[in-house]
Amino acid sequence: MTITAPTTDAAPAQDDGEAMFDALIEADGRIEPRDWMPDAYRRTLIRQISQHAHSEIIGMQPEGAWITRAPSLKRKSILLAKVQDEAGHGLYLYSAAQTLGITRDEMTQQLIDGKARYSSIFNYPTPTWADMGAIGWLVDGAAICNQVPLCRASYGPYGRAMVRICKEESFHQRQGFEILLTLMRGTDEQRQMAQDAVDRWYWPSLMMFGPPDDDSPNSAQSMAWNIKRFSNDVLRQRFVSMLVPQAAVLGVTLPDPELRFNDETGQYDMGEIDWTEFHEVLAGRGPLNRQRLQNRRAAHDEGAWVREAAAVYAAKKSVARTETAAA
Ligand code: BYC
Repeated sequence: MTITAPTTDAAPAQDDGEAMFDALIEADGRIEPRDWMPDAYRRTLIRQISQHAHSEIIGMQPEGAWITRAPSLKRKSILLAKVQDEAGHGLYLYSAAQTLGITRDEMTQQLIDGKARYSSIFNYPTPTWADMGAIGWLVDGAAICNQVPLCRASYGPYGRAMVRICKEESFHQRQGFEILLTLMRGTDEQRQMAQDAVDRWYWPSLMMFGPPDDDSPNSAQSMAWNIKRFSNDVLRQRFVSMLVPQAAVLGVTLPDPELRFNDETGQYDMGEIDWTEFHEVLAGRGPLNRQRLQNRRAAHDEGAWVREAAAVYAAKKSVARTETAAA
């Protein structure tokens, strides 16, 4: 009996594929790895997902620096678990990007060669324990605002990875808030330390949302493809509206003297973000860009023996399987 492949398994011709892609986007459906997609859609996803993965991996450094210095065993185990979560997020995201035809080795090489972007926020230092609170509250808080809409991204593997990531980020944000709350209920010195950390992380956390809408070259197309669901400025505004009542509970001051609720617009007016600082950090001239990459390169070099051992083990297993099958 001759079995012929069902016609639906045949790769769709570009015209059919394009029509299906357009219809799926129009219907707010999901694109899956084997579906036809425009090259530019594939490229923009690889760009965004790989940058996001690199951010999670580089983002382990500012907090990783405090694991050995956490003030108690409980704080140490919580911080350790959080930093491990970030590593996990990086791995889900590298896996999602791999479904688009790039390898993890290629992405890693781009990062250690200094050719890939990662979030500007991770180039700032963490001089005090209160920075762990400010990162959790502000950085993970900004990440949640930005990433919850990405759970509905049109590319299936990205959206699904984001669901799990967001659940963990929301725990991270609460643990940061709780660190700050504990400090704010402590001594004058502890309150000062918490306020100082908020002062240093507030503006960089607003920069995490990217440049203003009229200076964001990728937003319009990414929104048309249902990758991004909201513009950079809309999400930034939503973040600030979330922070104001939480800052009041904490008793910290957000370091923007122009921040006030505007009854007419129903939104918060804010002071001007220092976009020169943002562009300097993106150009590799932030406070710790060089060290972050140096550390990543060193970790990569130190891990070479693990990769070699895993490759040798996998090759031996494969030979053993072939010999068993041949016997
Ligand atoms: N930093 O046209 P635009 C975490 C780049 S990790 C650096 O608006 P787009 C966590 C942008 O890439 C959270 N670069 O771009 C981990 C573009 O350059 P290219 C990380 C930035 O893509 C550990 C150019 O500027 N989150 O949560 O439409 C511990 C023009 O921008 C930044 C994500 O990665 C920046 N801040 O929008 C704790 C979220 N902003 O590529 C927490 C996923 C912009 O053209 N990514 N650029 O050379 C996104 O949502 C979007 O990619 C962005 C930018 C909103 C970031």
